[in-house]
Amino acid sequence: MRRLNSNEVASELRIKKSTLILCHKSPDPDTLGSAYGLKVILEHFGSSVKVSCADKVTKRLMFLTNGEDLTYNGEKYERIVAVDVASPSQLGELSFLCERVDFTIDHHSMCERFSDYYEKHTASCAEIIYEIAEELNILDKLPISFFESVYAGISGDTGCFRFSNVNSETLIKASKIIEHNIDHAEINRKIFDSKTKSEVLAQRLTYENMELYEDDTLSIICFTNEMKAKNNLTDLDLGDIINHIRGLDGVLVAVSLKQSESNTKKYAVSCRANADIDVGLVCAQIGGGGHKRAAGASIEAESKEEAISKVVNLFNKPIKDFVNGK
Ligand SMILES: [Mn+2]
Repeated sequence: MRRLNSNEVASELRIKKSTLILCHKSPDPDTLGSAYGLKVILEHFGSSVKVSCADKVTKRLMFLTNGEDLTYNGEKYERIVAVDVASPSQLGELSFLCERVDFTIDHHSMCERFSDYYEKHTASCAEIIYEIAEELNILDKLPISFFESVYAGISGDTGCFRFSNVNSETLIKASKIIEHNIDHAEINRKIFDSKTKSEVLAQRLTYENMELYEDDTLSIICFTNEMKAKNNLTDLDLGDIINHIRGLDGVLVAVSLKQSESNTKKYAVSCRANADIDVGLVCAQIGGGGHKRAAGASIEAESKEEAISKVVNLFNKPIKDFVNGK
């Protein structure tokens, strides 16, 4: 596995090849915006491109994929590129393709590399895609969809430019992107202010069922398969639940747990920190990863109660250390 420089990536992308772009599972605006931005770049140089993801795209984000079906169809491609993918497991059911990935473009500081890679620790992966187009000197030749895609990625991973990962470079790029007359307000409305009925129901259930630990500094919501079935919800409807439980005043760490449908002893863990507590490090200790303030992993547990108590045990010390100023 080799680190690529921007020159090498740029010259590779100029070469016309049929290309498969892989997104991470549970696709978010950054992985989709990066993939569709990269697709525009590759198409500019004559490549044919298919974007694939192990999971379905939530309705709210379909504007980013033009409603395309992202199922991998088993076809052969001359080149495979992964975007915003931090580890093979992040490819979900497409992880069997990880050894065939030619290179990965990613911004995660904690990752498990599986191919040649081009990495920068920007706030979003979409920023790297924008920089590549800049390096290729083709920004003036690209259609508006390129700018919409990369803007959505940047806005998505920065919580609409509110998170601590935003720096002046992020804003300078966003500013240059907006100059291309995209409807940024509409993109943000679709990402942040538009919910399906099922997502609103999931939000209500989240508030009703959230639990607080560690003197109300650790908020946890656990969705079991039973809860999902009873309310007719799928994992697609649960994408935003973590943001509801992190908003409670005094919460330092928020954790959502989702029981797996294929393996009921497995729970997907998603974490957010409201303070300087490295949840990425905590997740890495149990085989996951991500960023300092946003990370994920999976745990095994016999019951919902056991899953929650495992999470409490994981975060107990980092939270106490932070509170005690260590
Ligand atoms: Mn990302």
